[in-house]
Amino acid sequence: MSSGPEPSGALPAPGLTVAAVARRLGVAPATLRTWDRRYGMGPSQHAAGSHRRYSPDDVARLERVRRLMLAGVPLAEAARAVATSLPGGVDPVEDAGDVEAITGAAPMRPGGGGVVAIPGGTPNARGLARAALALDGRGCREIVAQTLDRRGVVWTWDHLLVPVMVGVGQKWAQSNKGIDVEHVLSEAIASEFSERVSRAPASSPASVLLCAAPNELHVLPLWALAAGLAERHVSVRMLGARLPVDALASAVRRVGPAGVLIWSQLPETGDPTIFDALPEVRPEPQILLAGPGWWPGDSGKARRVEDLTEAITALARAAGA
Ligand code: B12
Repeated sequence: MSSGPEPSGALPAPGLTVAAVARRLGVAPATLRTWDRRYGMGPSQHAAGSHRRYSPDDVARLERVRRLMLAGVPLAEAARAVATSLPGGVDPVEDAGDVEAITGAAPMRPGGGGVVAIPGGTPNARGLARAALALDGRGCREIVAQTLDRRGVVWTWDHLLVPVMVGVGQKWAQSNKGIDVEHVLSEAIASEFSERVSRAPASSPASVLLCAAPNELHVLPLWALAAGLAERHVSVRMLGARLPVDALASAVRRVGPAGVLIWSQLPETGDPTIFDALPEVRPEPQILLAGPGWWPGDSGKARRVEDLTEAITALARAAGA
């Protein structure tokens, strides 16, 4: 079996070797051979004097099987579903609209080791946790993208991403393990949201600024918010993690935003009085504080918002969308 380097991306004639397909799918070559033996999902092409090669259709079928497995569908069921789908046409499994509907995956076990507990999590949430545990960023992104396409930003955030992130965070807190998992998951979520934000047409009369408090590295809720605002065509300027107060003050002066939302995840970054230093500008932007880090009590001119929907509604209104 040839295992020499082969370019990824376009399929070179006469098809891909088992090693190349394994790399593409992120599984071991031995796994592909087992799938071939058990479920007949092997290469269909023959090259003269050489080993069998996977055609583009073979690879597409395997990619569908892999996606379903990441979404929590057992291998045998995924293989059966893909084998009965129309070649190159509508896939009855994915066209059913909801991968969750055909899964009966067992709940993930709580505790340490290679599992993340997601009480009440959907099969999709368990698939996302599984992909994150396997450090499979591409798989994570595919699940996030498919759910966003079907359900939109708010549902995806509340029902898929928050439960999985809470589970991953608890695993870290209990075992001090899994920062790598947290990073892969965070990168996948941020990239998917960020790509959608940059693709969306923004047509609101005014724009809004989003940032994290000084020294605050947690920014995923800001990306969810940016994507939710992009769905409403609000023009968003994302200033990202750990923004110093003077940088925020300067941005407010230059942009004249209709609204500003500042995220604090940790109590160490949640002193609201630092924003007393924000400049007076006219018209005055609406300042919103969000996240569990903000200290209780008076937050001066700023208003607190409690969830994603409330934040989207307040900022979209401020921006005139
Ligand atoms: C991803 C993640 C990271 C990533 C962040 C990557 C990124 N690009 O954002 C990285 C790896 C960088 C990271 C680093 C750290 N992290 Co961290 N992290 C997380 C994780 C898994 C998700 C964070 C998140 O996005 N939460 C958002 C949602 C999921 O949670 P929530 O805010 O509690 O949601 C509630 C409300 O805020 C509201 N809400 C939810 N979404 C939205 C959206 C909007 C717009 C609004 C208005 C409201 C709202 O509804 C929710 C339900 O009540 C959490 C686990 C968790 N439970 O949050 C840990 C967690 C926040 N991290 C934690 C810690 C301790 C750290 C570190 C200090 C670890 C370390 N030793 O290095 C560092 C600190 C970095 C810093 N200085 O900021 C702890 C915080 C404990 C605490 N309360 O003090 C947590 C809770 C993990 C844990 N279980 O212990 N982290």
